[in-house]
Amino acid sequence: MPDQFALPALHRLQQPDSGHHPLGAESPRRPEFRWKRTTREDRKGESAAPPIPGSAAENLGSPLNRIDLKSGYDQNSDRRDFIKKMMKFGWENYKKYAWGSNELKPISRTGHSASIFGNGETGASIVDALDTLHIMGLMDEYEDARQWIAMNLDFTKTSGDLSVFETNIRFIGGLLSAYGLTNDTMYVDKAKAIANLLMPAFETPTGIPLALVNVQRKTASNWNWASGGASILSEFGTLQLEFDYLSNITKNSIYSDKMARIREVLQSIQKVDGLYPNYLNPKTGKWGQHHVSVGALGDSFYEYLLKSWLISDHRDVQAKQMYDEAIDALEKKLLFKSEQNQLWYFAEKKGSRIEHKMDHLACFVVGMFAIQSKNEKNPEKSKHFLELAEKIADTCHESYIRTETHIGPESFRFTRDAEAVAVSNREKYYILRPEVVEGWFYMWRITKNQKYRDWCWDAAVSVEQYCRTDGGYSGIRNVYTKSVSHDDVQQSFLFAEWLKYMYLVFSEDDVVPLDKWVFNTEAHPFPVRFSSADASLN
Ligand code: DMJ
Repeated sequence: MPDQFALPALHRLQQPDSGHHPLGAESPRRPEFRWKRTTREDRKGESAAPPIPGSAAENLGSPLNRIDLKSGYDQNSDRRDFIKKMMKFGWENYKKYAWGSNELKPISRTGHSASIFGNGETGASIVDALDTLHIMGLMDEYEDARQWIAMNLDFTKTSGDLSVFETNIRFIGGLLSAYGLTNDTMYVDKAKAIANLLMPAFETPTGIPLALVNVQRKTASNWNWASGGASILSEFGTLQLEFDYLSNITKNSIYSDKMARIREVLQSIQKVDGLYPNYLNPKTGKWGQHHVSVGALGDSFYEYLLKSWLISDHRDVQAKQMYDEAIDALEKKLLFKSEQNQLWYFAEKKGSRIEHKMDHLACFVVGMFAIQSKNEKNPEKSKHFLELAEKIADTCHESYIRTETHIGPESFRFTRDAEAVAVSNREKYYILRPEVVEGWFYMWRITKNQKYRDWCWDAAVSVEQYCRTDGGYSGIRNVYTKSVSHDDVQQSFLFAEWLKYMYLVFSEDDVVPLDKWVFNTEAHPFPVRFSSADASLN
């Protein structure tokens, strides 16, 4: 690697402060929680959102052009209302053409399902959209979703192999979040039924779960492409929030016990130079291939360590210590500045080789570092992580504005000739991923710098312009050309994540306040345990 890629001494961290509350200690009283559950009754007297001047989207017709959207939407409330209209547009098309299917094919105008969902009509878009509909106050749509779930959501009929990770973050996460917002126990029953079907995955010598479950056969297996039968770090490391919350609500420790075993293995295993490789063999408890990444295969493992600490109201100090150590190693070994403009980025490591590439997925670290900064009591450490969040937010922004569409690619690289751009055609697509706007949402909440709202709006304008089709929103195959080719999939995480973060960035801070709620990796908010959040929703 050229010398220029060597990491200039970025700030070293101080030791974590000791301001955590010990387990069992009483947490300080939190300020009054202002955001209230919205019901259909509440909304009766509410005036309709002001009509958007010249808005063709009013009747869900054709997309607005860039000039209309750029000039007529200076007010946040107008921007927020526009996002709500985008939600309605995606939702109504899903309802019309694909109701009950996992996802919508907006060009073909029919249902779609990916292999991660097994074979079944399990309404992933409905469950993923549920809390977003509720938060946006789209109560008729919310009631339709609730009704479908109550009557139809049933995984016992699913054949083929279900992804444990995806089923957890989208379905169990979506249902538990809906419970957190409404106290409707139907959602808990549904979540529990699904979690119980996933149990065969945990029957391994180490307790590290397998990736896939066949519900009909009650068997589990790993992806056949994963290093010698290994389980994936980001998959088995992204169960804790949901499983702990489920145990908490059902007063049954079976789910959290599984998490304790995973934690034990990860805590005690020797790391590789302080780093966690993405592959771990569930039979032997040994690492597989030494691939390290904060993008695909690693990402939300780090997120859930931090969020386990946050959701426990800072009591899960073991998770925070594991997080601190893991991030310290990542900063030392994989944080670089680009040669051209000193853009900060996290590279990947494959064995001893550094790959100077960042995935769109990896931009989630912006939100993670921002919320970490907000929760650190040590001012130096807080400042350090805010700076890291700002720098990477800027890099992810560069990956967006260096394209023709102002939408960022799936992966972008840093070489002598390339800076924050995709190099191969295979990396130029965009599938409605949320990580970049997720990061800017957190940055807005934490810094109040208007640029983050403006960056979000620019991305919204682009998605409206290039991803909207007559039958819903679609991914695009190449973000570097304005003559877009659509991939014909409206991903369920458009509803769960992209539209939710976009709505929230243009809302007041007391709509899902960050000191009361922790978002799972699919943007489903769970109440901070032991806080007054649950009570305040009543
Ligand atoms: C989502 O399902 C989740 O955010 C997950 O953690 C990563 N990938 C997608 C969206 O890109």
